[in-house]
Amino acid sequence: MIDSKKDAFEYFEITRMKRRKFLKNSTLTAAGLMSTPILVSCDKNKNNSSQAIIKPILPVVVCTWNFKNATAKAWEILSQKGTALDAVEQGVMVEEADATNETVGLGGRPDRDGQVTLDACIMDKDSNCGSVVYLKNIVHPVSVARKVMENTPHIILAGKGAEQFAYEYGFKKTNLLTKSTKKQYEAWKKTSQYETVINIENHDTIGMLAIDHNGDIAGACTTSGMAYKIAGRIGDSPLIGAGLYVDNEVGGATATGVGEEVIRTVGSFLIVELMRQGKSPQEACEEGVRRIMNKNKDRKDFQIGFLAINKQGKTGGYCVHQGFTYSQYTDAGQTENIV
Ligand code: SD4
Repeated sequence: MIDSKKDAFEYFEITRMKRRKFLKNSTLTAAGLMSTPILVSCDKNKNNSSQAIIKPILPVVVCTWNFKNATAKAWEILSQKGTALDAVEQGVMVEEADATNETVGLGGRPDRDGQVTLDACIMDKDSNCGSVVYLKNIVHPVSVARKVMENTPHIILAGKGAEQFAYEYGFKKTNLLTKSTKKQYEAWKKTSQYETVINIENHDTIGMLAIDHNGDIAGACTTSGMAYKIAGRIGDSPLIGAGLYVDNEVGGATATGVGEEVIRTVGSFLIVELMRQGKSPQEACEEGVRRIMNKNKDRKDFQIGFLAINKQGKTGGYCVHQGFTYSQYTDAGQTENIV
């Protein structure tokens, strides 16, 4: 058991050394990693400093959590020489349309008033970006965000305005609350207790980053946010710099977990800036988590997972607690990476 922040980091350093050996040339399964809640690291990409001159192995796509179908879709586009922007949009759309994924798009869990409200953003190689927040009745908020990016002089549209904008572009009105999420909501109302449950799927945003054949990077992030949130609450996911950031000179980063903590550190922007200063994606994600933990000295009851990619196509991920995974697709195939 870890009693203090200092102990946690000491433990973390020891764990990291051990895990580096263990992880070498291996793909882990979740089964062995679910016990101790402590900072852990997937070190597969260590020693891949963005300063090193490495021939890029492109293209690459990664996304938060093991959303295999999403990275497979993105890969389909990338492998046919499609753009990173198309890949990330169409990749995350797979999860938005999947009613069994209760944290994104259709079938996302509602707020405490029973309304499903979605947040999403997208960012391209030229630092263009678009975002929608508190969007109801639309299955693909990421595509609305892309329309905001490409067809308006603005970056963020919210609520009714965003919904109206979507209809003007031909998006259909859809009831996003499914039988399953309605039933869960009715059950939740009996106690109406809101608590964040580490990795127990009360929040599983998809953030996706891709680098295409041309070496261009794009990212997208989409979520229904925290289940049973206060109506009107917006998380980090649609906020450029917090839930997602891309700088085509350096790399991209995205986040999942308790959005309030990511916003406080402008997490994804921080990680890209750390990579600009020479850190590898893995090191940058680790430092991002450290910054968050430094602001939460007495709290360990929340999860954050960061994911990053650099210009060489190297990736890294890091989290507060064990259990964060990410899916990756490259020429070598698809992998699940357990952080
Ligand atoms: C939010 N960051 O709304 C999102 C939730 C999330 O995995 O990431 N879930 O705060």
